[in-house]
Amino acid sequence: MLSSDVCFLTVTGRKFCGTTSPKNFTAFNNTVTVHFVSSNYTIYSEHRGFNISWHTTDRCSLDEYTCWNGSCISETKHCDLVNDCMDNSDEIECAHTTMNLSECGKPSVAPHFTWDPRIVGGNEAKPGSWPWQVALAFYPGGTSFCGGSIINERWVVTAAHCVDFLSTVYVIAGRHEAFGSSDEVPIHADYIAIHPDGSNPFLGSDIALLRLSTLLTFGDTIRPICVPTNTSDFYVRAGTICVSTGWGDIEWRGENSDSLYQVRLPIVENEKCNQMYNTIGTTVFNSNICAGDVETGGVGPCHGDSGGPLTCYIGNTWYLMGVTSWGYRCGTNFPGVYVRVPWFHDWIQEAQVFYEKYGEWKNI
Ligand SMILES: [Ca+2]
Repeated sequence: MLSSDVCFLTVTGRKFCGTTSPKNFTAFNNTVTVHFVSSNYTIYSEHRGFNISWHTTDRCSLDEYTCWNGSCISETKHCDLVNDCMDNSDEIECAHTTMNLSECGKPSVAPHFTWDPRIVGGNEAKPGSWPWQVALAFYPGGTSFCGGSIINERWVVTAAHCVDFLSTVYVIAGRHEAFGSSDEVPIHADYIAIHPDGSNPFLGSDIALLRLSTLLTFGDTIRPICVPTNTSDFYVRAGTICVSTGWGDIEWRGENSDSLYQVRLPIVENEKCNQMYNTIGTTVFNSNICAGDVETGGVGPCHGDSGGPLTCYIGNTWYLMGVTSWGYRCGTNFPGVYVRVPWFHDWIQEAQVFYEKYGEWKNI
């Protein structure tokens, strides 16, 4: 998932990885244990040894909740279903119980972020906290080559470039470990609907639907995400923190992660994103949405995360705002480029209706 170097530093049991300064963190008492692991390169090279410096800042008082942006709110406002932090963080890490298991965007397990609230970063997801995330594999139990998102009992959204030219694919729901979870549910996809303009991922319509040959049964680890409509209700402004998830590489040309990873990423304005990518000869379209840390980089989707979700928390519900499409290497300060799902809301609905009516997708 994340592009970062090997883990160098563990502080009070939390791993801090990468080539940039470790993220800030909140200690739960007044003791911090730092465990530093160096490679031979560090020991024997001219860069021998290491320097460490830090400073502490006051945290919110004990009866307050610390928002991701560092501001403090009363603990009584934490998980009260009202967004009190500017970044909605007081409600994001709350479990949402719902009697209706097919209600979209409501995981029964609250997501949990171990990095400091104020800085984007990534970590292993809490099992079951992203229950719409599926793996795509060539056979049941196979390793994931792309991600996808459950939108209802029958259909999964993914990237066109993940499934273009494929004749068979399995959707694996309820998976957490990259190499398979005991309670996962593999289902063969009996139909692949590629967006009519989806054959070239760099043209902004890199989206596809997979039809499941048997209906999913929703439960604690398998649930749908909401598909936003293309209206102002689902406009996310630049700087909004959304979450990207996947089993992809944890560094560029590195290894896949061994479990589902999550990373918080701010939305980047399309204009800025396009300007950056124009410098390397690529274009970002209005049908794309970008997210990433343009200041320091080091976070974002990587190979194997394609097709997976960029989810945004709006009104106490998670929405599928993006489908992971492409980027420049991984974890550079170039944002990740996603397909802007609201833009394709109508196509997603029509493709399902047409399949059920005519047995296959027809251009309309
Ligand atoms: Ca609240």
